[in-house]
Amino acid sequence: MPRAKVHKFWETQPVGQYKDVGNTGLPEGPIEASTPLSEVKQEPYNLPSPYEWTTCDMNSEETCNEVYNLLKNNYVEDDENMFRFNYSKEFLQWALHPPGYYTSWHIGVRAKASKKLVAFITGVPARIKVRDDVVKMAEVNFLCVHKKLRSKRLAPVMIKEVTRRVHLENIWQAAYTAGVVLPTPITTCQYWHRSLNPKKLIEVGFSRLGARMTMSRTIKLYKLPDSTATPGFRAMELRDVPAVTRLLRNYLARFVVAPDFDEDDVEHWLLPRENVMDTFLVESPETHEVTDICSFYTLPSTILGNQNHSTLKAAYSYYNVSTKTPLLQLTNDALIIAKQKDYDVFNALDVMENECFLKELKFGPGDGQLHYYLYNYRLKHAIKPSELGLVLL
Ligand code: NHW
Repeated sequence: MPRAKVHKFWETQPVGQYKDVGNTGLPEGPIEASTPLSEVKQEPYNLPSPYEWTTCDMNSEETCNEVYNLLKNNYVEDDENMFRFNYSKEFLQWALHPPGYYTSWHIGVRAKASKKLVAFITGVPARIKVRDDVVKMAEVNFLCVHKKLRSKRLAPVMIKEVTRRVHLENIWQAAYTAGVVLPTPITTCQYWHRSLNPKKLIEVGFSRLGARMTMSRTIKLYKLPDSTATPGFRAMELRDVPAVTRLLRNYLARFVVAPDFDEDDVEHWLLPRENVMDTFLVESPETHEVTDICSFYTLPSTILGNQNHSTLKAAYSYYNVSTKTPLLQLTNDALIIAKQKDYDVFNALDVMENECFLKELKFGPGDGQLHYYLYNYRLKHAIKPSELGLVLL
């Protein structure tokens, strides 16, 4: 085990601490009790004096553009700084406007003098099932500090401010993921990548030609059929929301940590949106019953410093449910669709039952891990990725 780092900020927060790992005497559930709302700090935290808080209304075209550009230029990069996430504006608007969202949780920081947006953090409300309890939480995402303002301890102030605004809505728990290790993950997942356009992936340095492989053999290896195999495979529509909700709720019940989706959530999170979310299902040609679902979201990355290619078009596996069609076949059909839609790569985490198709469908393990965290909620033990039924964007 690598020696745990010192975490000046995280050591002060109600999260699982390193010193408590393995101490099964501590109870599961909230680490700190909620306090009366009147005791929640009413004023925002202090920022260093050149900066000020701003609430970002993502329905405003202008604000959405500012957020989009901040993230496009300053958000998550891979370890070698070859790629940077490029969430689209449509994606950001969708991700931040689920049922019951709070505009006050979409928090920006501006330079007072120029009014330039220099940092961002968001929360959206969610009900998360942890074992047999359903807990109201915030899903926290899009934490970003402009590259020129890094390592000035702005992030802890932003995290405290989003926490305060979540508390003001009488919500006391949160879920989040990060590529960095913090105290302490509930589980650590790995991304797997399935090449759809191997030639481009190799040209931009995303993947490498395997030992004793030529380009043409590689292209052949990843070739997919022209059309999907499953009879009754089609895009989800509004009328499918009740059936998809039933299937998904029933399936997610088996995981230790998973969202508690109702029909409004399913309509928001799963209904197809062009270049944002794709959901397919299998409708039995005989009974017209919906028996299986598979879905993926669209998150391109900017390719940094390549003469010939500027973006990598990536699909990310979201929620899948198989009751009749084997998950392997369902996912292979998703790969075929993604290829038809010109994605370069299809990514999946080793969560839920994804292990069963990763190797067989020629996904390769990525470097870099994704750690999942809960704020103010203790699990006695870390869980396995296969016990996790939650995908954050
Ligand atoms: S993870 C993506 C995070 N964003 C990026 O990686 C973008 C590129 N990087 C940056 O913009 C998905 C900066 O490097 C950031 C840190 C802003 C990441 N999560 O300001 P300082 C999410 O958005 C800690 C949590 O000097 P910086 C999830 C770090 O450990 N903490 O650093 C977000 C240290 O604390 P420590 C992180 O590089 C979840 C402190 O920040 C972190 O200029 C947020 C250093 O601050 C991360 N990804 O800015 C938590 N990265 O204790 C939500 C660094 O170790 C919690 N740190 O000294 C729940 C809140 C709601 C509760 C409701 C009840």
